[in-house]
Amino acid sequence: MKLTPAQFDTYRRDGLVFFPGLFEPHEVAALSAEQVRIFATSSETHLLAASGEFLGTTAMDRVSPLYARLLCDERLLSIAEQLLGPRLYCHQYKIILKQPFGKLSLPWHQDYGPWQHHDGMPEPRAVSIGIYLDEVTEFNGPIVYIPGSHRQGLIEYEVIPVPGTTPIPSLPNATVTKLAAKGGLIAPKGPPGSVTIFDCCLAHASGQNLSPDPRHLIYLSYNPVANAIKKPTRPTHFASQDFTPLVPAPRSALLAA
Ligand SMILES: O=C(O)CCC(=O)C(=O)O
Repeated sequence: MKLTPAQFDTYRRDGLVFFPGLFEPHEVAALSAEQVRIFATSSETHLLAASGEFLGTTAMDRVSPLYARLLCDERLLSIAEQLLGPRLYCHQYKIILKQPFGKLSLPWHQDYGPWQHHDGMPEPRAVSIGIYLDEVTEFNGPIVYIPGSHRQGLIEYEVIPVPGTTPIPSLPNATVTKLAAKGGLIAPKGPPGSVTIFDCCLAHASGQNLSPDPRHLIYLSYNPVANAIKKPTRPTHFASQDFTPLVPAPRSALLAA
């Protein structure tokens, strides 16, 4: 799968492209069932708040052949290759759980902030991808983006603690105010299986899930092998040190095994 010329222009201009319902219901059902299985095991790769709230898990490709295959799915990897060129590996792979009425919220940040700050990624050349396993609505903590903010490159940040994960280099309110005055705010919404592909310098945040419905999200990033991280300070489940390039596989391979 490739971006059309119009989608390519949108990505360059806004920093993101949204695909409502890109993954089919039976694929989402398989990924959701596997997610439940992964969370039922105890692992140091899970993300837990001090309150006991389950916030997510990381490096699912190590424990799940299905999630390993998802990283190679041509709907994701071929588009990333179109944007970044060939020879990509996955820098970070996680599932973020927003439970009904859960407390998790993520401050304004650019994904490249932590990757440069904690992992020593040389250049902001990666893409981030979110795959919603549930319908994403205005009520259940959607990710909110500032279109066009990626064109600023890495913006000055302040590092703030976030429960259950490593501290996040975050954008001060004054910075967000200026960026939003220029680009506005958008929060793509859609059915389960919807996908957002976005630039690693695009400013984004998300609030708490106020609704009775979950909002579970698979979140992954592709980075060129030539831009592999140089100064890792975090465990490898937060920042992979396996720089083997991934090979795109047809979508039919996802559930074939
Ligand atoms: O799940 C979310 O709402 C946002 C996740 C995010 O921005 C991140 O993990 O960097």
